[in-house]
Amino acid sequence: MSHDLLIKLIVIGNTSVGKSCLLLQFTDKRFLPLHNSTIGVEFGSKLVTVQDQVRVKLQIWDTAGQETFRSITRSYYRGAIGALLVYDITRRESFMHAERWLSELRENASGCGEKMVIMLVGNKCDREGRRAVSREEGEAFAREHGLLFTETSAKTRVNVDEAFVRVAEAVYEKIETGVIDPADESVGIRFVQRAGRGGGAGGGRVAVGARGGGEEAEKAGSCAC
Ligand SMILES: Nc1nc2c(ncn2[C@@H]2O[C@H](COP(=O)(O)OP(=O)(O)OP(=O)(O)O)[C@@H](O)[C@H]2O)c(=O)[nH]1
Ligand SMILES: [Mg+2]
Repeated sequence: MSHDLLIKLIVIGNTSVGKSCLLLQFTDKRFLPLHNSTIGVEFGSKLVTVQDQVRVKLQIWDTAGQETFRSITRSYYRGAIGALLVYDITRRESFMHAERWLSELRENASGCGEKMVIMLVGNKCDREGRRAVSREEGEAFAREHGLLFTETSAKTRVNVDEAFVRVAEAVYEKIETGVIDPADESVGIRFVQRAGRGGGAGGGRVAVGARGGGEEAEKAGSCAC
């Protein structure tokens, strides 16, 4: 399925916070109750529509949270222009590590570090009775570090699509306002030229296609590396 823009996103955070489940819900609308630790990195993609008309293909790299894989996963940060930094609202230590994840992300995303759109995601919000991190704490951390913020449930699907789509929208806004230069090859963004229509961001290189009807699913499968 064709798209106007391709954006590379990365999902990071402690092991077992629900990164792979978030990706699976987003791409497949499924939930896995078991924890199958990601080995290295997995991949998924999906087409979304931003500003009602621009078709954005999200190329999403889901990294392993286990320390053992850190040297492998770091190499996938390069070029990522958007990130979901996930913690588990029922496990305080996963929130306490957010600062470390953030500096690792900014150091390893090469040229994109400061321009990146990062969303802090408090996952497992269906487990309200086991909550160990308040929503206010999450919001305050996000505000302090210039991040977007949401709470999600990969189990009930609450806010899952919104999390990925808001990151895509924010990246697109940064392109439109000139904060991100899509011609910069170190940035994980590619425009696709469409015949017949011009305009859009990126010096007229985004050709806007037919008006989208919201989200269009395109699952590209996943691979463990
Ligand atoms: N209740 C609830 N359980 C969840 C949610 N998201 C994930 N889980 C469970 O949490 C466990 C870990 O989920 P994963 O998605 O495999 O975690 P991960 O962050 O990818 O872990 P690593 O690959 O080891 O880094 C699994 O048992 C999931 O079923 C959620 O939103 N709510
Ligand atoms: Mg995983």
